[in-house]
Amino acid sequence: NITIKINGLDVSAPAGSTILEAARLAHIEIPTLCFLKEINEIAACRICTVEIGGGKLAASCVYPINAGMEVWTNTPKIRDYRKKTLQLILSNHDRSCLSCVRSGDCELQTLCKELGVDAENYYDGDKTPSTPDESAAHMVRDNSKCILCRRCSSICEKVQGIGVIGPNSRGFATFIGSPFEMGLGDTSCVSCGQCIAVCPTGALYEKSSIQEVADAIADSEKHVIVQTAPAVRAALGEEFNFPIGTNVEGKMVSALRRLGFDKVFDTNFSADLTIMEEAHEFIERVQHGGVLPMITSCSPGWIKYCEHYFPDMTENLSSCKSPQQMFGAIAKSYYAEKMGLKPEDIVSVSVMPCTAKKFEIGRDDQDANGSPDVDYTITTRELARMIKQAGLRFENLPDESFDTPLGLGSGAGVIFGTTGGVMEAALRTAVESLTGEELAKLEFNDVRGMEGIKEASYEVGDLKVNVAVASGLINARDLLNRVKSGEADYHFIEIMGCPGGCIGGGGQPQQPGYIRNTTDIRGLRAKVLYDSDASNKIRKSHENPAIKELYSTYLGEPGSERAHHLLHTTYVK
Ligand code: HC1
Repeated sequence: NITIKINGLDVSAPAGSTILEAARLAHIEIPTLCFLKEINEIAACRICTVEIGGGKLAASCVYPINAGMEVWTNTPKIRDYRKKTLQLILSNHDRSCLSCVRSGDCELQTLCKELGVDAENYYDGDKTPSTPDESAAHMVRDNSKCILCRRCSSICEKVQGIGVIGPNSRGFATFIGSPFEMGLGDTSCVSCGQCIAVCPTGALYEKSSIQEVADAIADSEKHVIVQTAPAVRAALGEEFNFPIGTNVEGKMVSALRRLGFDKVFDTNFSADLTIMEEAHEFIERVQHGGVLPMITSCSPGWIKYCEHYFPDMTENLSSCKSPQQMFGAIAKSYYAEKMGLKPEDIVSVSVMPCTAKKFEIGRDDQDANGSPDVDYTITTRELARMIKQAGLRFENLPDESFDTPLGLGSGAGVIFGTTGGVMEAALRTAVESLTGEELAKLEFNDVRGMEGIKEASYEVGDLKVNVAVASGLINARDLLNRVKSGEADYHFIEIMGCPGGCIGGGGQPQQPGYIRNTTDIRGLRAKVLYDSDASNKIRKSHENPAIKELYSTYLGEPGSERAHHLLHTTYVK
């Protein structure tokens, strides 16, 4: 360790630490704006500037400590420097904060408030010209709110391995954009929304469907149903100041009912349905020489990535639609029949932790009943906005339960929302189906946890099944390259586009850099889902009574003709 002085206190920190890290060890927090640990360590914004010996200034996020160093983090000179930096950023920023989608949780706004910087223009002059880019199905990029922190381009390149946005031009003309100034929708962006999740301001946001959903609810001719993804319940509470890792399923159901949805259902139900179809498909492939490894297909960002970047592996993808889409197809067929409704009378809405779902609902072959399986999808953040707009006091709502029959999900269904969960759920069903014996232990711990790539082998009857799990697309790329080179040999692979799986989805509540850098957000959210699984009386998809009834009265067997028509899809190369 090295000892330095920070604000007159002796602080000991490992050699190689930055000033920011050393200060944090002593509970001295230095404000940051662009800094994201291991993702964006480039000192672009200069907000974390501190004074070091001799009145020199240094960006604490990148400046390493050395023995005997003296640091001051909060002198009048430093505060003045930070204020001026903020004023300069604001001089080239659209300051229409009142109506900004991020008002209230904008990291720039928070710093201005903390440092007493108002919206007055101190450095009046030109603004870098910009026009919002609305070309993508899932999001808007508004450079008039961009502060050039590069968090978005860093996560796109370093975590997702894609790199479809980055700085264009030079000097004052610098702006974040795509190569050749193409619209984002014309690039090979996979719609994961990780850039939105890390944007500190309102420069990046999802294309909202709040108005369309509200209009459908107001239309008395329509039967409006909603499904909520597994991971939404694990994060929605953060929008209402619940601690990260709080399960708000009951309040979420209650809020959706009060927003006026006719029925409130659970994507966990169709996650179970996915397992029935996917486990069947896997067994078929194993027993009849089908293409292996089979790769899961529920994450639409991953599907788009595979189609763009590994087109020769689309045959490895399971033909199963995602649970979101399976839900929609069943809602407009089986459920419609049960309710005496026509498919076109139903408006099918989903709440997802994901922005790529906005792209997925418009894909070809996702309209099994002559109208889209899912009409509108909103993110966890959009649902929070709807709840706030309606004036509901979320924290005071009672806990309520999902409607039946499409609201019943197993513990296997709920863990879909975290990396490894789809694999574990599939194994619970596939192993029992292949061996004909009940599993003594349902937890497959080797595929749990937040590592980017996980591997395991299981003896299933006479068969040794090799599996792998990857989340975050750079990990997917590495894994697939190993498969292609013959270095790795798996039967079954789960891939989720976002790091940590859906709990870390691009549509989840945004946490400021400070929290992202110091808290295991994904681990806490994942624990919600594992706890929910552990406390569920039904923990295997094939034991879900609503799924059993669906097969016995409507679909027949997994893989039946009707199941294929409703629940399976194809891919483009
Ligand atoms: Fe997901 Fe899925 S788990 S893709 O991460 O398979 O979005 O939560 O709903 O469809 O079930 C997302 C989550 C979600 C689907 C399921």
